[in-house]
Parts: sequence; structure tokens; C-alpha cells
Amino acid sequence: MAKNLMLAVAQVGGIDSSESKPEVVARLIALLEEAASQGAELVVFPELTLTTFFPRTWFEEGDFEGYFEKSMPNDDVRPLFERAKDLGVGFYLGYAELTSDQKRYNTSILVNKHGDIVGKYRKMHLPGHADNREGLPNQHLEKKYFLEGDLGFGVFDFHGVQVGMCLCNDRRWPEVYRSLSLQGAELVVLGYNTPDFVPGWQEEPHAKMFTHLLSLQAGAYQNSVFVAAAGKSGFEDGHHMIGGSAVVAPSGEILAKAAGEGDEVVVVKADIDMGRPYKESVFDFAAHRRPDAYGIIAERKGRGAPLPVAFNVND
Ligand code: CDT
Repeated sequence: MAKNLMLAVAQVGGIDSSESKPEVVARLIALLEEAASQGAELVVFPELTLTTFFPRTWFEEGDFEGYFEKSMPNDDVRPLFERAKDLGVGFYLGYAELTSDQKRYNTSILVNKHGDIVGKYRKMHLPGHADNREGLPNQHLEKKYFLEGDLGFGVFDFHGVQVGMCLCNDRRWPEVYRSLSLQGAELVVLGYNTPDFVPGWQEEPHAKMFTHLLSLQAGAYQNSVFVAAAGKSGFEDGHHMIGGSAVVAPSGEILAKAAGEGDEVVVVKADIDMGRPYKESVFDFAAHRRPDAYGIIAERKGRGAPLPVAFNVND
């Protein structure tokens, strides 16, 4: 029997800092309802969905706590959980997490169709800087506001579909998809915020959308998984972020992509078994991978000298 999942990416247009969390949650519920009306079973929301992308701004200690969630669901977010449960729809949601021992993470959760949190992820690859770089169009202070994730790359059961999670910059790192695919992931879900300007990031404007989609497509194809990516997009307090929320098949082909940069839902019927022929042929990991030759990937962090290779020309 075909294993189909009605999969939605819910792109969220810019959230100005003046917008309250209940106002944002009302927008998310409208997107959820639109997705459900098209039959969606799982709705993917962006990274840091509940607020403006606050890491663009330097705040002094004590001035940024309002951006963080101390529990999940809390009173602001509970209406989203309740509406999703009523509709029998699950979701992925990114948010800023403050733990009971005062640790801060860039976090996502996976919620099943019954409203239960069945998976949690804390962002591993934190881009940007921790120091105050005044005078720039905007900063990128994820290294100031968040600790590196400590939960690893988990794969979680969503009503029979094996789902891995990551967040934004993680999508550019092949190790992420491979770590998830090695655990049997069939679908990778992620949220993102990709600003036009990131200090120290040299990339032509036209390349931003290309490298975003390239990362999703390469990750999907090389790991025989579906990838569903939802962005927070458009202008926030005058700062622009790319759109391009998309669903990609294990072939690497884009099945659907948001057309604009505002609130928009894209729904796709994902035949989850589409990954199987790839997993059983070109990407049959057990048959073809060479972990004995990949040690350098786990041992070395940055680029360095070549490793010695012993060879005789005619042997
Ligand atoms: N939020 C986030 O991780 N954004 C980054 C900005 C670029 S860092 C070079 C991204 O990868 O889209």
C-alpha cells in the first residue's frame, strides 16, 4: 500500500517587532486552516516563527527575554496546538527556547496529529557572530543569543513516517542529512530565516535563492529523503529575507515552491516510498558507503594539510 503524506510548508511573511505573539499565532492558525482545507497532515512552519528575526539586533542583557519561550505549549501558543488537534493536523514549529536552567537554544519541535510533542531539535550550526558590530545594515547574532544544540540529530516517528529535523543554516551542511538518513529518515523538515545581508557572508544576491534550493535538493537526492523547508520571508522592520519555501522529492526535484514572500501555504502529496528505489540502488548505503575512509570528516573541523597517501605508481 502506498505510504502517502499530505505535506504542507507554511511560509510566514515578515513579522515586525511591534507584532504581538497572539497576533502571530493567529496568522499561523490561518495558515494551518488553509493547509488543512487542502488535506494537509503535517504543516512545516519556519525557524523562530513566533517573533521577528531578533538576532539581527544587538540587545543588552535583560532586553531580549521576551523573544524566548519558557515552556511549550505556553498560553500564547496553546491556541495553535488546540486548533491543530481539532483539525487532526501535526506541525513542525521553530522558536527561541529558554530552559529552566537558563540556557537558550534555537529550537524546533514536531507535534503529532493528537497535539503531542513527539520530537525536539536544537540547532547545531549557529551562523554569524557574538560580538557587537555596530554600523552594519543588520547583525547576525545567533552565536550571542543561542548555545549550540545538545540533542544531536534525532529521527522521530510521525504516524508511520520517519522524520528528521534541522534548522536554517543546518540545511547547508551535508553531514546533517546524512546523519538523519543513516537513522532511516524518510523526510527532513526545517525552518529558515535567510536575510539578504549577513556580516561576513560573501554571496551575490542572485545566488542566495540558488544556494538555498541547491542545499535542499542535494540533501534530498544524496540521502533519498523528502525535504520540506518553510521560510520566514519578506520584509521585517525594513530588513529583507528570501522566500522560496519548498518541498523537494528524493529525486532532488522541487515538487512545489512558494510563489511570493508573504504568508503562503504550499501542499504536496508526498509518496514517501519514492525514496526506496534510491535507497536500494545508487544510495544503498550498506552496500556502497566507505565509513572506513571518512574518518577525517568527524576528526577534522576546519580545512588543513593533506593527509599522507602511500602509493607506488606501478603497483
Ligand atoms: N538563520 C540562519 O541560519 N540563517 C543563515 C544565514 C546565512 S549564514 C552564512 C542561513 O544559512 O540562511
